[in-house]
Amino acid sequence: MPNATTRPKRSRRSRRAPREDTARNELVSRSLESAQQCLYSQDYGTAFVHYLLVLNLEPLLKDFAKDSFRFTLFKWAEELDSLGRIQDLFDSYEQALELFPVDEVILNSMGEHLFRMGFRDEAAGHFHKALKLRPDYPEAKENFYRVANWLVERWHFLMLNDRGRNHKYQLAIQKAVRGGCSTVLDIGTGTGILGMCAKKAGAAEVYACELSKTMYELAGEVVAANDMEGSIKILHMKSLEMEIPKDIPKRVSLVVTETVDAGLFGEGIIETLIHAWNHLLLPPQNAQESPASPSETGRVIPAGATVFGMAVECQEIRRHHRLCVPAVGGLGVSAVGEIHSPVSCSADADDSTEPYTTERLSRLPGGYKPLTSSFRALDIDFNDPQELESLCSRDVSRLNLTVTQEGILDALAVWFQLHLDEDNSLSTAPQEKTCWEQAIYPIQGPLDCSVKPGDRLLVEVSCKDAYLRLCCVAVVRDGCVLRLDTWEGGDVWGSDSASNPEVELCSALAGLQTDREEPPEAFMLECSELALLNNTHYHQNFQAAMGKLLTQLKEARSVLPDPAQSSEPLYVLDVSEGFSLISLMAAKLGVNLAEGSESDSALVRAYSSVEKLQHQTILHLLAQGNGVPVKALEFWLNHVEDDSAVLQRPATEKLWSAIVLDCVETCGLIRQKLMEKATLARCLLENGGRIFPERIVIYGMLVESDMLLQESAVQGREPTLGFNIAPFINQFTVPIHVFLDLSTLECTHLSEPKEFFTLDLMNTHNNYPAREVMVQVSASGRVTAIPFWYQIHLDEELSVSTFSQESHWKQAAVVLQDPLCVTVGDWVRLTVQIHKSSLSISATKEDGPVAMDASKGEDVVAMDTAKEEGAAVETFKLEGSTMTYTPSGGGPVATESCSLEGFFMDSMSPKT
Ligand code: 44T
Repeated sequence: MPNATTRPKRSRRSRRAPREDTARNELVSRSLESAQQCLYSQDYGTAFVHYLLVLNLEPLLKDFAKDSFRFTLFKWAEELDSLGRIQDLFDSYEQALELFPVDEVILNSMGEHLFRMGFRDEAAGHFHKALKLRPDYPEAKENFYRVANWLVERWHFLMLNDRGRNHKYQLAIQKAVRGGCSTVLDIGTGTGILGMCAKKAGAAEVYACELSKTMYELAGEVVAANDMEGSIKILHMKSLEMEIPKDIPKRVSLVVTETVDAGLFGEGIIETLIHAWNHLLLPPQNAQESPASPSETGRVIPAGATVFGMAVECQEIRRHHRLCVPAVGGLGVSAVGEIHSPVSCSADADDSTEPYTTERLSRLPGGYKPLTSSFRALDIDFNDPQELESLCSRDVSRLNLTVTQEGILDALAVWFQLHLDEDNSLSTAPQEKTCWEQAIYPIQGPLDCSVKPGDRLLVEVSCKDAYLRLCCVAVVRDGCVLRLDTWEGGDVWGSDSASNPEVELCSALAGLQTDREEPPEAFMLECSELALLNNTHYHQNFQAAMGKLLTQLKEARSVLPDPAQSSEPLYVLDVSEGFSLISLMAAKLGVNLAEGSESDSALVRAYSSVEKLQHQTILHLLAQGNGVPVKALEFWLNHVEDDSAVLQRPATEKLWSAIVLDCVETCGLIRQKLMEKATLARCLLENGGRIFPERIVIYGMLVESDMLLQESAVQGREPTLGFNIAPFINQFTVPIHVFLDLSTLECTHLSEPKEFFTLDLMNTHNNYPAREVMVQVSASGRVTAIPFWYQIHLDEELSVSTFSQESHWKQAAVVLQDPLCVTVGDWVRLTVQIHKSSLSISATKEDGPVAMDASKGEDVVAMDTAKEEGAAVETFKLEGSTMTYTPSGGGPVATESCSLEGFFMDSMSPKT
């Protein structure tokens, strides 16, 4: 480190020799010129270096060059990103932030890169800073809300609002501490509530550990706000890494934890407790010996758990986990064989599968039907280290359940009772009024399995890779065995001559020991992709709309005088995210349309954007099985970097007959960058071509829902036992709730559904002016939320709704920070704004009578105060040429060059 006194001081500038100044000025101006030149020729890396030099040498130019500097940085970062030069990318941002430390646009953009690279905590920090600098900065707001969902999962709110659960934990902790457990470790402390209970109960020493950085920091704030800063030591680490005496001075007499998920073991409680017994807890109370003092022995709250299960029929589960339709959108699906979801407990399940998913059974649309009585699957004592150790090496246990109701065997549902101590327990059963979800083990297999009363189910219970696994391996009926863990083709019921139930069962079990037949390859699709495939209404409508368009275009071609032109194929591009059948449906329509015509070339050339090899294979198999020639279907992404002539795509890129956009995410939000993509798509269309959909209408309504409030924010101090937690965790409250099942949400409707907004994709703006919508109240209550959904119009006649029984989409809702008390007949004024692709709604009560323009018969008005930001695109001049860019850092707007690559622009989805 150089001696400070020898370093040049601030007055350096004034003391500098004039020659030095001239040389410096020259360097600055030459570098600036080079920077601009490089920027113009799109050499962003060199431009960036020149700008760095200029602005470091001459900070006075910062204001002048800020916009071009940012633009250069973003372009350079894009390039580095695509080259995988991640370190260089972040170094560039660091350098930029040294020059502009309080530039919210740079901070936000760096946050986006961090998020995509998986650094969510760091990303959140950047969005948070950007928002602090400019609280109304929409991009940073949207980004922060997105990460908030990742950082602080929504169940934290539910658990903290569950006063019953908190109180039971408090009672159990109080009893243990007062009974002599004086040193306590809270594993997975979250906001610190259980640790604070222990301290309040009088524990001498309290330690807490938390894995998540965000939660750890939050716990620190909470504990300080409750005047326990010096008395609870919080560690940011996984309990498995804790050592004595490095992290805590000696073994503790009580571990409290709620590191359990809906499937009990999914948060790693078994491993956590084995480690705690080996390294962090005093020895357990020994049943054989006379009771030792609680301060000399260790114990755990919860003391143990009992796991229960039940077989269910449930259509909602079925349509998300297996293919249920024989044909979709004009395509028979039998050619692909079995397709199932990534949730599987079968013997051949690998790393890409999860053994269970979670659902709140009571909230599933369409409900569920129990097929057996509930059964006890497992008992576990958390205070018995040996039992914990032996759990995973234990043999698989087999249960024999009797079917009590006729139905389709769709899943095993699992819940548990958590025994906090002898007196207090919590239950996660479906009929219980708790926030808990149940673990769902779907039945996989090529066929629906119908069962009837008297049938028996063989269920295997095991604990592998720290997960509890339940698998229904066979159904036994009248001496016949149907094995569900193997592929048996047509004749599914194996015969067994025994009539005695005991013999029958033994032979069924013996049958299970034999070698399993290798099943043919089964394909895997995400749950939402399967639900989409099962959505026949959606595909029928798409088929009809696409059919209409292709027929029109074919007719238009047939009258062209030039035979070369009239035999030119129709090009269809599907840029859906994830798996989609639409391109293949278009190709199949092309085959149907070409029938009877003399030309043997395919009428439609369809391009699919599916990326995964498995997805491409499924489409290939379906094409084969449905008589679609190979050349009619191409995979666009296989050719993006392929300059050779292999790709027979439209020569000018302007000849697409149809482009299919994927508009709504499964969670119920409009996809990011939809407007940009629609703009791009329109300029790639041939005359008479169209984009699907052409229009999206947003609908919504006023509701009162306590449940949504509970899931959104901690409701004061009462539920959290008087501890002051709400203001801290509520910083992570987000205004929009996603993945809602509106049809089963516990709520009171306070208005009729109402049209909120139309997004015209044939005429897009980046930013629409805000609209005011007047909604009349139809029932008195408190407006706590405004759920919304979409009608997706494919053309003038055909549309699909995101709020229907068959939909693979969920709904979303704006949750109001301050509920609005209303009475029947009141009018509520909603201000609905779409910025980029994100929706925001604010509501106020209209006091006086509402004047309506009867002549228009409309109660929707565009606000004239709102300025159309989208149109106000800044430009800057560079050596006579004009570049167009958005000042917000959103990347350049496609004006002159419309290339297909634009469809694959990054949105803020994490890279996998
Ligand atoms: N979800 C419940 C699971 N942790 C609860 O980082 C219930 C889900 C749920 N920290 C709907 C409703 C509900 N060492 O912050 C987390 C986690 C942390 C650890 C240190 C460890 N070994 C661990 C393990 C986990 O513990 C906290 C709680 S995990 C509880 C999960 C209302 N859907």
